[in-house]
Amino acid sequence: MELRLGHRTLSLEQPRVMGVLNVTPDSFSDGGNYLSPDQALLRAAEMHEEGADIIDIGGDSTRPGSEETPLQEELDRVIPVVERLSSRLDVAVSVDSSKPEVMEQAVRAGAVMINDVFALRKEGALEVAAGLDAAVCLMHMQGSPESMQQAPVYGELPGDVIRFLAERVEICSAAGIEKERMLVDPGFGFGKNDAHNLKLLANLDQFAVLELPLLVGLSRKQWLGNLTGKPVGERVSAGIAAALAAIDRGANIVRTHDVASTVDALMVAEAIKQAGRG
Ligand code: 7PM
Repeated sequence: MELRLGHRTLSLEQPRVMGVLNVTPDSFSDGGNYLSPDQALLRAAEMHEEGADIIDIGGDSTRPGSEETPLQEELDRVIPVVERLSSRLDVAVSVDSSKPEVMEQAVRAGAVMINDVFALRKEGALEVAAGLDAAVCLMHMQGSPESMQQAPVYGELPGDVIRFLAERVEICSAAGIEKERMLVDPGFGFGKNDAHNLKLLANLDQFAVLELPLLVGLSRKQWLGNLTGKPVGERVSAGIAAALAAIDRGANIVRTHDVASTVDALMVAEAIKQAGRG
C-alpha cells in the first residue's frame, strides 16, 4: 500500500510518523505567545530529523470545549509556516484545518495533505478539497469540539465509526476525490469517553474493511491521562503503548507530539515483525 502526497508517494509498507506542529497561542504561557515561523521551522526540522515523514501544521485549537478561530487569524498563523517548511525541508507538509480557504491557500503554499477533523463536512470544504492535488485525512468526530465530550453515545463500536467513515468516503468519492488520496482516522478523543476509546483501539483491525490507509492520533490525550493518572506532560509512555497497539492492529500512520520516542518504538516493533517473517 502507498499514499500519494502531491508529487511524491509515501510507501506504507512500514509504519509512518506524522509530527504535530501547533501554531496556536501557547497555553502554557501568559497567552498571546505564538510560535513564530522561524521557531516553527526549527521545531519541524527537529521532528523531521527524529524521523517524522509528515509534519501536520495546525492553527486552530480543536481541543474539547474550544471555540473556532477566526479565518484571517488562522491564515496568518498557518500559511507562512506552510510556505517556509515546504520550501526549506524535504518533508511532506499537512495542514490541520476544517476551513476551505485555509486548505486552498495551504496547498497553494506547498501542503500535500489536508487533515480535517470534520472530514470535509464544513460548508465548501468538500468542493475545495476535490479541486486540490492533496491527500485528505477523513476523521470521525461525534458532535463538535464545543460539546463533544459532554455525553457521547454509540449504538455499536467500532461499527458506528466505521459506517460514518464509509459514508464520508462515498461522498468524497462522488465529489471527485480519488481513493488513492484518502486516509481514514477513528478520531480518538473526539466525542468518545474512555471506554469508547479503548473499545475502538482494541478493535482497530476492523477498520481494514475500508481498504484505506489508517491514521491514528493518540499522544497526550485525556483518556491516557485518566488511565495512568498522569498530567499531559507525562503521557509519552502511555501514548507509545497505545501507538504500538494501534500498529499491531493495522494502523499505518501515527500522529504524535512525541516523534523521537515514537519512531524508536515503531522501529523495534517493525524489526520484530520482519524477524517473524524471515
Ligand atoms: C487537546 C485535545 C488538544 C486534543 C489537542 C487535541 C487528531 C487530529 C487532533 C487526531 C487527526 C491532539 C488533539 N487530534 N487529527 N487533531 N487525528 N487526524 O491531540 O487524533 O492534537 S487535536
